[in-house]
Amino acid sequence: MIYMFFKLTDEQLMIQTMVREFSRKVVATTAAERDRTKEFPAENFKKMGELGLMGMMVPVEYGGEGTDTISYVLALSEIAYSCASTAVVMSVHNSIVCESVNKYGNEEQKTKYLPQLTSGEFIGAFALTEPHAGSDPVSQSTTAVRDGDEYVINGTKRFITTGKNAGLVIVTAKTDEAKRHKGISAFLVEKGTPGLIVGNIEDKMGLRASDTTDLIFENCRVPAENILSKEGDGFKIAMTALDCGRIGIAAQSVGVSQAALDAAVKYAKGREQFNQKISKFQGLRWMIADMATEIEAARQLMFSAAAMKDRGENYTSQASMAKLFSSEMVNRITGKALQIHGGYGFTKDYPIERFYRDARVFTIYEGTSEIQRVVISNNIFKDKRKP
Ligand code: COS
Repeated sequence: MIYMFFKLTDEQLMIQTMVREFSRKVVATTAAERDRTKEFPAENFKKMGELGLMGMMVPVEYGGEGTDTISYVLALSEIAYSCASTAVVMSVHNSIVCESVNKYGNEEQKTKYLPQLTSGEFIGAFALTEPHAGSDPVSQSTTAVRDGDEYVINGTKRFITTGKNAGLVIVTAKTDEAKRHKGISAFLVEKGTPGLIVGNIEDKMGLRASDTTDLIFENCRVPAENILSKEGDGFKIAMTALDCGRIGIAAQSVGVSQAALDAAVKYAKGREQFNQKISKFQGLRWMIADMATEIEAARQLMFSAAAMKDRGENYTSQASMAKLFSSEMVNRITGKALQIHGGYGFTKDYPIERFYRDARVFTIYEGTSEIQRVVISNNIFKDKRKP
C-alpha cells in the first residue's frame, strides 16, 4: 500500500462547497419532518440528479459526472450532514448500483440503464439479503431458473433500501444450487416487472425517510439479457459492490458525526450552568476535542480507501477499516453529543436525538462490524482460518 498525503483539488473543493450549500438549503429543510412522517424525499432526488449527484462516478458518456471517489465521499458526507436517510439512498444508488452496472454491465445495459440512473429518474436498489441470509449471503435461497430467453426468479429479499421507490433493482439469485458462491448470479429487474412485489415496509428507529422493504419475487420473469456479467458472477459482483458501499457508509458516518459535533458545540456555547457557559468547562471541552479527533481519523480512513479505489488498487480491506472505524465512531460521537445536550438531547426539540437514532444501523448494514473484522483479518492472514 502506498501511503499518500494529499490536498483536495480545486475541483473537489468546488463540489464540496456546491453540495454543502444544496444540502443545508434544501435537504436539511425537511429532514426532521420527514423523520416524523417517513415521507421519501422523491423531489430532492430529482434535484440531485440535475446536480449530478446520482451518478457521480459514472463516465460522462453514460450521463454521469465522471468524478473520482474522493469527490463522491465529500458530496455524500455533506448530504449525510443534513439528512442520513437521503444519504443512504444516495450511497446505495451510487456506490452499489451505478458502480455495478458501470463495472459489470455490457454496452447495451449501460446505454439503457445508466442515463436513467444518473438523471435520478430511476433510483437503484440492491437485493442481496434474505430473511435467513444476512452476514452469510451465500446461504441465500432465491432462485433464477432459465426458461427459453428468460429467467424466472422466485424468493424473498429482506431489508432492501429503497425497495419501494427504486426504479431498478439488482437482485442476486441462485442459478446453480449445487454450487456455493459460484452458483449465484445477479439480474437487473425494472420496477413494474410482473412478479416483483413490494412486501413489508419496515418501521425503523432511524433513517425513517428511506424505505426499507421486503421484495418478493413470484415467478418474476426477466429477459435473459438482463443478467449482469454472466452466470455465477453474482457473489463477486455483490462483494465488489459492497467494497464501494462500505466507503459510502464511512462517508455517511463522517457526515452525521460532524453534524452531531457541530450541534453539541452550538448547544454548549449557548447553555449556561453554574453562572457560565458550559463550553467553559474543561471536562466538556476535552470531550469535544476527543470527538473532533475521532471524526478526523475516520475522515482520513475514508479518504484513504477512496484514494486507493481511485488509483485502481485493491481496497477491500481499507474500505472495511473505514466502515468499521467510522460507523463505531459515529455511535460514540452521537452518544456524547446527546449527553452534552443533557435532558434536551432526549427530546425532539433538538436534532441530536435523530442523529443518534439514524447512526445506530451504520454498524449493522452493508456488513456488521463483526463482518468487517472478518474481512480485515482474512486479508491479513489470507489463509481464512482453513487448517
Ligand atoms: N471483491 C471481489 N471478490 C471477492 C471479494 C471482494 N471484496 N470478497 C470475496 N470475493 C470472492 C473471493 O475471491 C472468492 O472467489 P474465488 O473463489 O474465485 O477466489 C469468493 O468471492 C468467495 O469469497 P470468500 O470465500 O471470502 O466468501 P465467504 O463466503 O467466506 O464470505 C464474507 C466472505 C463474510 C466477507 C462475505 O460473505 C460478506 O461480506 N458478508 C457480509 C455481507 C453483507 O455485507 N451483507 C449486508 C448486505 S447489505 S446490501
